[in-house]
Amino acid sequence: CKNLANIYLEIKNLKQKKDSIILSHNYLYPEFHEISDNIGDSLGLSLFVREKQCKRVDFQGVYFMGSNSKIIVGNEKRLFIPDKPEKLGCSLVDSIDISFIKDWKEKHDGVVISYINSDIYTKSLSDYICTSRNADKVIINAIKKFKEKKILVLPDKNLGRIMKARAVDFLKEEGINLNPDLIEVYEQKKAYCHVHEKINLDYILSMIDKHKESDLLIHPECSCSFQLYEIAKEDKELKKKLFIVSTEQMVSSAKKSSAKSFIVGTEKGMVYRLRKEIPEKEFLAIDFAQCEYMKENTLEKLLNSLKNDKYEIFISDTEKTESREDGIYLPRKTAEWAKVAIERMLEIR
Ligand code: CIZ
Ligand code: SF4
Repeated sequence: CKNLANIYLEIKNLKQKKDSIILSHNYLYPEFHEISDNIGDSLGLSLFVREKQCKRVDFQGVYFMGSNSKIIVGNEKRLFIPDKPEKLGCSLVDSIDISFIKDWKEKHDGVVISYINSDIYTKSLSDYICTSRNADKVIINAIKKFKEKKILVLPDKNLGRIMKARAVDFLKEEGINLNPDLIEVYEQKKAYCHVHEKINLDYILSMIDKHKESDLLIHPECSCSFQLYEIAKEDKELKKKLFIVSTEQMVSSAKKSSAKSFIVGTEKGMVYRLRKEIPEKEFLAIDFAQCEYMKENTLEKLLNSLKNDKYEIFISDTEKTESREDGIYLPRKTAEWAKVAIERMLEIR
């Protein structure tokens, strides 16, 4: 449509004029796939933003991802998100009880691994950040480095449970008998993503039954991921078709598998990326799996952001995070501590 074509053109012109790169998360609407310099998961976007030369970054996704990228680039690059932080929320970030986490860490003198879906205060008191793509590597690294220390995993209980089970199994294969009590998972109320929590075992088993030829790509944030992992230990048929993976790994898993069709157990925006990269295969979206925060991102908002320089994230000398008319101010000391944990993750390959 003409209007959309005009918006594209205006974005392209402004992007060039302002020397901006546009980064978009895998869950966004398909039009972002056309206009972005990079589309990916939070790990991929973090690595991209660290390397790429530019004056400005326009981050399309949710707020915690934008602030994560700002912490990585510091004041060397300006970074903008397209709307106010409260519009670009995340239920996992909302589930965080910071005083509980402080007490928990102190009580155990524990090593804290925080999922990237967390606020900067949580990141600042973490030893490591992880994403769903590198969670297994990060936890194994932490266990080997800190030996007898307790490992505390937060805030997603579904991801946490599967990280714990996989770490125990992985180390067993290496001949190491890890005491499972050394890993504790944050099991507070609502410690889950409200979109992935709805993707439960009954629903997935009925999908598997309906689509017998399809493989299953399932995100570890789903409430059924740990149960599927355990069931598949006994069920060879399920094991063959099951991939409990991050969004980026969904792309590589679907490329590698000989199956022609896949159930996609994550936010439904992911199917655009899969269909675009692997057009010869079929991808079945879960219709109710939609994140309203991710869907706040629109091309109109991106254009507005590029035109009016809104909403910028700054690192400043404020005491606490402040939302002001011209943008969001992150406290420098907190950002510096958070950066240590983020960089530690980025160094683990
Ligand atoms: O790491 C990300 O980008 C998220 C939130 C999901 C995933 O698995 O890629
Ligand atoms: Fe957060 Fe879930 Fe939305 Fe991802 S899909 S941004 S985890 S609420």
